[in-house]
Amino acid sequence: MKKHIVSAFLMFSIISSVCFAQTEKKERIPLKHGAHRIGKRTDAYMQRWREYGLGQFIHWGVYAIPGGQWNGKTSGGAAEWFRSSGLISIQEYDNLYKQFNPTDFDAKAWARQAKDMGAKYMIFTTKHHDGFCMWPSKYTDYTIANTPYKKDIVKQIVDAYTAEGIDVYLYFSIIDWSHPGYVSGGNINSPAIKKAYQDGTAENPFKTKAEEERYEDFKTFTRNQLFELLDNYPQIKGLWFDGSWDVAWVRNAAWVDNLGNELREKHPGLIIGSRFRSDEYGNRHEDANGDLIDDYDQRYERNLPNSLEETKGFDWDCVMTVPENQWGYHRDWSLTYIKTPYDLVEMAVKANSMDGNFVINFGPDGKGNIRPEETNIAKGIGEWMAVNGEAVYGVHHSILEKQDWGFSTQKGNDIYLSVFNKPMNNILKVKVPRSKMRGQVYVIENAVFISSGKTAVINDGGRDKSGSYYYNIPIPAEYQNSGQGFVIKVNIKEVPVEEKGAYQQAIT
Ligand code: JFZ
Repeated sequence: MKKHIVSAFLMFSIISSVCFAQTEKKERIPLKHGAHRIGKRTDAYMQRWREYGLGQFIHWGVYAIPGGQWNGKTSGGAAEWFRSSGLISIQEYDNLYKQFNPTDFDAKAWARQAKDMGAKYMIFTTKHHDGFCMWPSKYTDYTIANTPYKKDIVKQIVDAYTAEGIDVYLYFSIIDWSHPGYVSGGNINSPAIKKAYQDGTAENPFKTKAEEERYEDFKTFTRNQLFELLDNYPQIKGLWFDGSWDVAWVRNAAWVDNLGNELREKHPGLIIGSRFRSDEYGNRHEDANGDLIDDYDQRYERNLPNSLEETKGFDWDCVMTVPENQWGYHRDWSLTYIKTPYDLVEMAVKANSMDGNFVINFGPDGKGNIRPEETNIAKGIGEWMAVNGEAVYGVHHSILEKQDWGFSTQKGNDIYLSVFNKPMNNILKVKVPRSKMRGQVYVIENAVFISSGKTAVINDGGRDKSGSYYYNIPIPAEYQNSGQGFVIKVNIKEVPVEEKGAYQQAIT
């Protein structure tokens, strides 16, 4: 009997130690408010999002009136943050709306321009940090309804873009400097603040009980406004949140998580990125287990990942300014380098080669005009996209490894080689990987320059020990000095290795 107990005990300890070793490997932190899904969303709404390729962002609000300048002084900071620039009094800023009268605003013209640029979706600022609402919200007086202009701008945008077939997403700032209940608890992105928050030693952002209660009013207000936006503009596809790094918001992770569920319930298919909420430990974008919070990764702000691996296989977008860091209208664009259509097209292709969407920001002026520089940019990009858009829309990363001449994207058996760094000898060397199927290799069947429609010559470029083949594609004269990136569409196929022959192993 005793023997039995001993052996049973032994068995138990062996089994449990094996199990423990297994669970230890991928021990997960139990989270109530982390990611609610592992891996990508698979529904049709998200599939559509994935295929956009290119989008437009518009930052527009009362900050467009000063445009980064006041009383002869120019702010080097972001124009949409002008209220905190120190160049204008808070009181003056908070009264700017009384002169907001963008009589030149023409939503249809903006939508047409975006369509000509090749944008498939757009994101519009309904409310930035200053709290001014571009729609007639019934929950505050600080809205477009109380300006000389009066008309609902969000509605005009949603209607005009939707009519052009461009999906609309609404930007909404969690930070609202105009609301008496809004409190900032600091930025959770700061390592010291995050550590204190996780240790429970963080300062309470609410100094008094009354402040804490007022923040409850702010939460109700925020929730009401979000439901109001979904009620007013049911055509929209998603919400683009900002300012959720604020510790006061982070402390409400459970409430925010529930709010997200409520919004999704109200609006089936709603797309929300990783900038809406954090997990209960204050982790943003990725939760404590490294899983993506909500539908796509929003951490790439004015910044592209360097490799597909870096994106961890998440859906993602990159939002990009034309100057260095100006989202709202700034009168003086001489302060930093201004990106060219070439720069932006290259970034757009790069983003798509790593499975991300690329979004270009516009900042219209206080009268409702898109500045001439942005009009030129839209035109330049549009011309390129009209010819080469196939390489950007509805594609994903290709089976080719990243190569020095540019980026590649793929759709079915078609691979788009987008060349932005032309080799000095005008011969493009393309490396095709080894097939994963035993006895099979990938070969390029045919290749076409998509802007001219001309067939490319494909010469043998040798092979290497790893089983990869190289192709040499001569670059025709018309592409040698065009000053533009160009695209070659190649068709790839798997064939038995006998058809290609094997690499001659060196005798060593
Ligand atoms: C925010 C806003 O403050 C800014 O005005 C603009 O609207 C932009 C799109 O979003 O700016 C950010 C947001 C996030 C980071 C930096 C600036 N970030 O995560 O590094």
